[in-house]
Amino acid sequence: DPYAGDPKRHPALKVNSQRPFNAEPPPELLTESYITPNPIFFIRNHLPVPNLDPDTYRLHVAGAPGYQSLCLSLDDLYKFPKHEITVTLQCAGNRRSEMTQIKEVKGLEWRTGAISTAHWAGARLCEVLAQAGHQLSDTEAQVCFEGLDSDPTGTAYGASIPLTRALDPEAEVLLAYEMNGQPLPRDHGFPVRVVVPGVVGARHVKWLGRVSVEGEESYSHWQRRDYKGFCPSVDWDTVDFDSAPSIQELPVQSAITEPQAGDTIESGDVTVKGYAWSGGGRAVIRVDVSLDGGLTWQAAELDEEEQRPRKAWAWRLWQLQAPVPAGQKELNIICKAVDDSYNVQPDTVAPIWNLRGVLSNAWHRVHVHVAP
Ligand code: MTE
Ligand code: MO
Repeated sequence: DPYAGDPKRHPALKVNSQRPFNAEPPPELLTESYITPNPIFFIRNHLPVPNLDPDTYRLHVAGAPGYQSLCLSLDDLYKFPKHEITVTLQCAGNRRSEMTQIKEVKGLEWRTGAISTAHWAGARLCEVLAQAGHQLSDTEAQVCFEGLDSDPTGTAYGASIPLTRALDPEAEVLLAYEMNGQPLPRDHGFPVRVVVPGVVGARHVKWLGRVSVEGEESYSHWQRRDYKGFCPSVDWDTVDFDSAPSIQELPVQSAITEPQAGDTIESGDVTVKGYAWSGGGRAVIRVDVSLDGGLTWQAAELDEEEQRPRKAWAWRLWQLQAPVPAGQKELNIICKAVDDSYNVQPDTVAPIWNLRGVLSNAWHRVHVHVAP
């Protein structure tokens, strides 16, 4: 069993698959704190978790033409200025289970928990690349990342991001070695992972072994044959992965974490809680909540955490306390977020359905009963 060496996990996690291990925190724990505690941070593994020795670990960074390649130990990485940022990481498949209700899709049945937030620390990728002689010469160039996790044939996890983002100090791409003040847990990429603020989880390569600058995107399956969006009519016979751009920045997203579908709430006041986030550093400026299936709306109260313009990498938690409309036996609660480009979420799932069930960001709807 190649998974026999996997680490122990927190019992509160809701497991979507054991081998490879995939799990999400239950909604009520997810929004209990702005920073997700490491033990309940969602886990998305495609392969067995490698067991890496920090003393012999080396990160290989291919040099630019005329420059030497770098072979960096952890101590070498610590010598770069330590940069710290709070970043929300979301899997492209978050909320896929809602797409499955429209029509079958291929993928893990994530509910609303394939998203979490941590305070990351590490070296800036732009400084490491600069030391290897890389400059912005070719605007088409890509930075390819390779993980040290691999399948039985030796194929490693891989992904890429544009060199323009990697070299932009404002994009704050990190080679992270700390998560919430601790060394990275094994499930989250120990000892080093990439953190690409505002970008889909799939590019945040864990157990990072190699970085190179190439003329094209990574040839990894997960860059070229996955993590792309398609028209709802495209099926597995007609899909053309080459013609669709890979997902990088994610669209605006929000979900209700309390109450949960099927709950019975007391009459009187109801407290609705959730999260909201947008990709590309776009700040969440408003979350609208409806208690009556979308007939009327109220703006939720957003948490106080600072969101820097164009660098709003982390989610906002929100809540709304409101009287339960008199005489109601049930409520259809909905939330939808707006980002600072005034992007909004689509109201229903069907028009954004796609065969891989990615980018599921329709209004989140929760049906609850009201106690008599
Ligand atoms: N990196 C490696 N090496 N192997 C992986 O399977 N999964 C990716 C990404 N990085 C993956 C990886 C995907 S799809 C996601 S959503 C995030 O890691 C999940 O990060 P987490 O497990 O720390 O939440
Ligand atoms: Mo993912």
